[in-house]
Order: sequence, then C-alpha cells, then structure tokens
Amino acid sequence: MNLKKFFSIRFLTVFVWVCMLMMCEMSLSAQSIDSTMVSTTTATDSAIYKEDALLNKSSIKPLISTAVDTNARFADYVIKKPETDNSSTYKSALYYCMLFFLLCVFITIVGKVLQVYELSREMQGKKESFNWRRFQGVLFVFVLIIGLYGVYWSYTVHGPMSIHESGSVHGERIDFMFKITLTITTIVFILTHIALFSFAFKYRGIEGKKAHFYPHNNALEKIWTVIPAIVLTTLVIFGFFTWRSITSISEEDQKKALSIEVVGEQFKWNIRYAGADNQLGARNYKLISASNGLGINFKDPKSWDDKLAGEIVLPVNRPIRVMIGSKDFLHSFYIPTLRVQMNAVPGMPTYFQFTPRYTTAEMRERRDDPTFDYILLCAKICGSGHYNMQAKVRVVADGEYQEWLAKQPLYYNDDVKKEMQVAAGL
Ligand SMILES: [Cu+2]
Repeated sequence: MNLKKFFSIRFLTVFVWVCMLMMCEMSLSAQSIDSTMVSTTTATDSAIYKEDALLNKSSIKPLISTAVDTNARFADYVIKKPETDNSSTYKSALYYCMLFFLLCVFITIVGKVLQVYELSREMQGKKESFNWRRFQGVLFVFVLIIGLYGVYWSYTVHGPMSIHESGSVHGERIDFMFKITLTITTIVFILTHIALFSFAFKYRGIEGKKAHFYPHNNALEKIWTVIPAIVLTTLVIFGFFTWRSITSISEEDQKKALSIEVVGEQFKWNIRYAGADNQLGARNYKLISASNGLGINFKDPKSWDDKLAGEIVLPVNRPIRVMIGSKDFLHSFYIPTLRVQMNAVPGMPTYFQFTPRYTTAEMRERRDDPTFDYILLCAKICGSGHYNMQAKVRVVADGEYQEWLAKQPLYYNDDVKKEMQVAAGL
C-alpha cells in the first residue's frame, strides 16, 4: 500500500474522530464507575454509621442532659455523611496516549496549512513570510541560556541540601573524590553544551550561504579521544585507590575495631554486639528458631557474651567493624552521613570498617540543626515494607556507650538455654 495514501488527510480525519469518540467514551464510563463507587460507599457508610450509632447510643447517653438533646445529637450523627471527593476522574494510559496522538495530529495539520500557505506565496513570486531558520537558531540560544541558568539554580539550591560534612574519618576522602569528579564533569558539561547550542545557532540556514563540507580530521579525532580517555582513567584510578584505602585494613587494625553484626531481614535490622571478648559467635541459618532468630551457634563460647540490641549506638573516635548479613533478601546497609554503604547478601557475609568522628550532639551543633540524627537506611528496594528499614544511629562518647552496652540483654538467655537442654534430651 502507498504510505502517502495511507496517511492521507482523509485517514487522519477518521483517526481523529475515532480517538475523540473513544476518549469521550472512556471519560463517561470512568465517571459512571466513580459515581457507582461513591454511591455504594455512601450507602455502606450510612448503614455502618447507623449501626454504630445504635450501638453507641447507650454510651453517648450519659454525656447528654436531656432527651431532646439526645435525639438531636443522634439525628446529627446518623445524617452526617462522609465527605467524598468525586472530582477526580480515572483516566487510563490509553487516554493519555490518544491525547498525545491528537496533539501530534494537530501540530501536523497546522504545519501542513503553513506549508500550503508558503507554497502559494512562492507560486505568486512572493518572499518567505517568516524566517523559520532564524527563529529556530534563536530558539537554540534561548534554550542554552535557560538550561545554563537551570544548572546554576540546581547547584546553588539543591547543592547545599545534598552535600553535608561527613561524620566519619574516611568520608573526607570520599567527599574529596566526589568534589573533584563533580568539578571536572560540570566544566565538561557546560563547555560542550555551549559549543553544541552555539554551533546550532551559528550554522543555522541562511539564504545564499553554503555549508563547507568537512568530512574528516585526524588531529581532531585524536584530541577528543585522548583527552576524555586520560580524564576518565585518572578518575577511575583515583576512585580505585580511595576505595582501597577505605576497605584494605590490616588484620591488626581489624582486631582493634569494635565488632558489631547487622543482619537484614524483611523488614528490619537485627543488631548483635560482641561482648567483652570483642568476638562474635558463629552463626548458621539451620539453627534459626523462635528463640534464636539469627541462628547463633551457642556451642561456640564466643557467642555466650554476645548482646542483643534494639538500636545502633556507636562510640565516637573508635574504629567500628560492622559485619553485614541478610536472612532473606538483598538489602543494603547505608548510613549516608557516615559515608557507609555495603550490600547485605544472603549467604555472603560482607563488612565495613569506619570511625565516626563526631557524636550526634556535636553534629547537631556543627550543622546548627537540633533535629539532626544519623540515619541507617536500606538502600535496596527489598519489598513493600522497605521504608520500615530506617533506624536511628546514635554516636555518643565512650563512657555513655559503655553504660548503654551494660544494660543490653544477652542473646544466650534462659529461653535459649532451656531450648538447648530440650534439644539435647536433658
Ligand atoms: Cu531492605
């Protein structure tokens, strides 16, 4: 079939009519669904309210002094209907697709009409009525100015919202790397966009001007291949060494750090502190039971002093080693202000070692925000209750931390001991 014939004006007219009829039909049926839902809800609610009112009548009574008052209030109670919002009308994705098609068809028709007008002027030997090439060239400059202002606005308004001082020692290195990367990419972004839009304006169609054919230039190819390669390689190597300096910790330093275990599950974090020995007892998922949610192996003496905690409390200026695990799904241990993030993967223990350098109280002062708190989040969308995995992290002075830890209960409690005795047949 000839495509030109297929997309003829007759076809477009029929298409527009079909679209409009379908949209009207959808709007009407959606409104009738809405009104049916509203009337059903109202009827059901009224019935429930009447029932409630009858049940509550006796309880309302003592509050009311006269029988007349009682009847009046009771009547108010029954008559009162819930407020329903029937202003919104459900519209499907198809409705918006059709709206988009209609807009396209409208623009096409306007374009065609203008084309016919210009052709008729040309046939009459008249000049072009409107210089579209110049108009589009100027539009490029306009979009460039608006875009650059948008970049400036975003950096000055959103920048202070997103980049705050790091609360951990290694965070300084991450922030430095982030700032260097952001500076380089911003300069490149601005320069390339100025070049792109200015060239579009400079080389807009001008009557009588012929474009110079310039197919290839080896020197240019080398410049725009080698320079980005050097910049990107430098950034990647810089990032690699920063990451290594954070994650490569000697065994000696690992032992000095305070051991904490955080195990994610849908939708909470289980927190275990190693006791006085600073060593966490072994864990096995096969040992998970009602009283041993983490599956800790209590035959391992290291587990006997492990402590169960309902929150994360960290001593300031002391290295912390968090062993990270998951019981069910992929989660991610993420404390943005401490620049800590590591995935929690079932069957694959991970860890992160860091040193908090400001207590929560100090950070509140530094940021001049009395409501500030370090927050632990799950950085993987792990299910419908994902948002529940937000928890407060308290960074306190060492004395306060020791006091708090002493109050935390042991995992190896009487229930577990009984369960083990039963299992051993004692
Ligand atoms: Cu999660």
